[in-house]
Amino acid sequence: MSTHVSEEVREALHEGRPVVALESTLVAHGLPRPRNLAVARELEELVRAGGAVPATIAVVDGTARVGLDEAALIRIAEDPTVRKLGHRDLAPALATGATGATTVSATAWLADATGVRVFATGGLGGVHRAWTETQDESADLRLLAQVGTAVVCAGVKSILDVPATLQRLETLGVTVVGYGTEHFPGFYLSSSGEPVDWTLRTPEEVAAVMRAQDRLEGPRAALVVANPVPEAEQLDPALHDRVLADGLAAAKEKGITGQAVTPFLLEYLTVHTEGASLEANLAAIRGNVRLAARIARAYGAGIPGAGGAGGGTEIREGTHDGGAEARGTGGR
Ligand code: PSU
Ligand code: MN
Repeated sequence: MSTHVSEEVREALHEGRPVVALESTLVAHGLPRPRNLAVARELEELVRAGGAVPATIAVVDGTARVGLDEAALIRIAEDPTVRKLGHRDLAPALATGATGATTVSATAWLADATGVRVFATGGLGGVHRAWTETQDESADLRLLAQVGTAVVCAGVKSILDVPATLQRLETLGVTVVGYGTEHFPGFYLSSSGEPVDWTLRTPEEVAAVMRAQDRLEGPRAALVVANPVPEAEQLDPALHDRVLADGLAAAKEKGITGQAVTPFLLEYLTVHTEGASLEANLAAIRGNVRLAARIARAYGAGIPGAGGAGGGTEIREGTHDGGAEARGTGGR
């Protein structure tokens, strides 16, 4: 895959310094304008403050970009025609010159192909509550079974069927660990009430699991690091349950389907909780980004002569699109 990797990210990978991938769908389709642009910038700053290099990922005019410049970041945040691109949309987007924000599935794919091992987002997609009628399951899940990325998230979005999503992750062979918790987080809520099989408590422990994955050389699959929003910053659970029930009913009544379901529900919650769900969402994302930077540093620190790239990234320069092409081996 020909991908344009920004100079800063390329140099960091080359020198083995820690890099954290950030997705762009949460900016373009998950947060209200104009605040989304400020948040996109803030997340990059949080990665830098944590001692790592941010690599926000998107497709701009038919080129997949790992590491966005200011103009591209503004376009993704402000242009209402920016598409939502899952992994399956990448090829048509590249071939037709489209511009789009990448979801967890597309971002994890591009990060993995570039050799970026750590990725932070808000909440993963998963199995929707109306699955028996709609068969709506996010493409995030299957893609996470195919990449060697550590994904720091606040669990899966609470608008989903959380137990069914956890079951699918188990079936797909995706490792799930709770960070500092014995319960799977609930995105806007600190806990979904579901147990997790493994609990890790430090970035070094997460990095050790990543290195163990590398050594196993088994079938590739992501490591989901489920990091709860602090209880003080979570959405009031009673308000959450009430507004979500209304939102699910509204989505059904309006016939919202496909890619529009998740953005519709996130916006419905923001409006009908008077912004409280947005604050909880932002608190979760910030916490995940901070933790991701620490994990990227800890992972790099354990590999002699290499950093966040896992010591296996070979960068080729000067592809036809004038950028650089990176092919990560992710330490495998
Ligand atoms: N996390 C957030 N807000 C978001 C998302 C994640 O805090 O908007 C996005 C991610 O890009 C994820 C997508 O991949 O929602 C899931 O969309 P779908 O259910 O259509 O697969
Ligand atoms: Mn869907």
